[in-house]
Amino acid sequence: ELLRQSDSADVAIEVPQWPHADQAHYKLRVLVVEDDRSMRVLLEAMLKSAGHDVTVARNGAEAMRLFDQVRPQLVITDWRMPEMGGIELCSKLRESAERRNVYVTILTSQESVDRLVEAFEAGADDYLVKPLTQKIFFARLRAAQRVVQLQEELAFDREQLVRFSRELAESNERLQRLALTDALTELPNRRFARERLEQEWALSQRGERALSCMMVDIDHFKSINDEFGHQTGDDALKFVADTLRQSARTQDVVCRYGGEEFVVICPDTDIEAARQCAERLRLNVAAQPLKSQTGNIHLTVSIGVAEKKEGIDSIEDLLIRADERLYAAKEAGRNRVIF
Ligand code: GH3
Ligand code: MG
Ligand code: MG
Ligand code: MG
Ligand code: MG
Repeated sequence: ELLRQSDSADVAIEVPQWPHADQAHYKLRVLVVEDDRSMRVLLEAMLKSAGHDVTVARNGAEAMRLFDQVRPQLVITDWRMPEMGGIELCSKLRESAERRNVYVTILTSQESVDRLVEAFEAGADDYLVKPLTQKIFFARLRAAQRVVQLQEELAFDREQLVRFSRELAESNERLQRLALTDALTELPNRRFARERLEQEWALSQRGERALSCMMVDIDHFKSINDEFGHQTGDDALKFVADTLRQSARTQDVVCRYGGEEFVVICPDTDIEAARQCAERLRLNVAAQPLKSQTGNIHLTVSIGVAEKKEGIDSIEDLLIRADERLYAAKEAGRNRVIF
């Protein structure tokens, strides 16, 4: 039933679209690397006429220096240049983790099968022969654009995926926290107490460590509701919860187990140490009245303490034993600890 509900739930999830998806031609950042001035000017002019952002370099070394600042999507590089030629430039780009994905077109004036193979082996994406006609250049440019677009789209999608995963993890964590927390007192709730008890039980089995727990119940709580109203009853619950939390040792886990009942899990604690803690909790609750509009309200708690040992073979047994002693504390007149 739940599954069916969430299946049909009309949840609008907005998936961001890559902003350039509809554009047939989108602006590229191009780095032109060419030592010949007239060729450089020609390439720059053709690219600018098609609306692209162009930066020029006179050789491979200069291109490497400019690269991170320009972040080109396309490098059009001459083959032979002083300092660093196109083949070396291309190899260097392919070796770098941050720069390897750039589209590289190698230009040469000497056409041969060996040169073409050498260019592609160095990692070139395309190979253009001079003299360059505008028609061929723009045709090859469109192929480059398509690959660059595809790559950017993938990078964009990956970014979204990472962001969604992070948000999902955060929201899961929030939900998990909510599911294990009592809304009124902000103490861990019954479910948390059970999970924690299971962990502590296992740890205690493995390490032969002691484990104790307390059942704490507010005395005559019904009469506080009856006398002062439910709102003040809630305030009193929060007040007792805060007192217990502040009075317990750091390793002890105070949980709201039921209406006005609390469980305190005491890892690595034998019955005598647990009794002392329980006594401190009891005294601290009794010591401070809740200040309400109608005057001070004196609250007390009764506590049953139990330790995991022979005859107590499960968490259930442990809780039952603590609960029996809590009942005995009530019978014996309340505001006391029985162990
Ligand atoms: P005893 O000393 O025997 O424990 O008496 P008691 O009145 O505390 O015990 P009883 O179990 O009869 O009553 C508990 C009352 O706690 C009943 C219920 O109205 C109240 N209660 C339980 N949960 C809440 C809550 O979340 N808010 C408020 N205001 N009252 C609650
Ligand atoms: Mg040259
Ligand atoms: Mg009761
Ligand atoms: Mg009670
Ligand atoms: Mg009760």
